[in-house]
Amino acid sequence: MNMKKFAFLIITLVLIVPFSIHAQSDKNKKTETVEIHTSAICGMCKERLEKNLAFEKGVKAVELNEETKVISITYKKGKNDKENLKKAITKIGYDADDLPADQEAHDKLPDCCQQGNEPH
Ligand SMILES: [Cu+2]
Repeated sequence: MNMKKFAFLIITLVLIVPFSIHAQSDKNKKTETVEIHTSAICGMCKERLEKNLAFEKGVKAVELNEETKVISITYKKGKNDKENLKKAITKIGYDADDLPADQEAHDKLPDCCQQGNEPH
């Protein structure tokens, strides 16, 4: 291999490597994570919210922090959005940020999970 070819090879590598790393980070950007404050009370609420939201369009991961009551939802970009997920939470019977819970859904929750009850 002569020097010219060797130099060409190095230049090619230098150009390709950052490009492939960039392509990979692009892949990771195809999901979006939002955090929504909910009115969840206990572990049952956590389970209920996580199970139901897992069936929402494009949702990849759901995790409710029991201490802060903040739910983080990861979904495929373009398949869902924060407003829609907030609505889904209200339909399960919980407040989502500024949106109040759907009254009917809320009233169907077990007593211990309804708002105004102390954490247990
Ligand atoms: Cu509960």
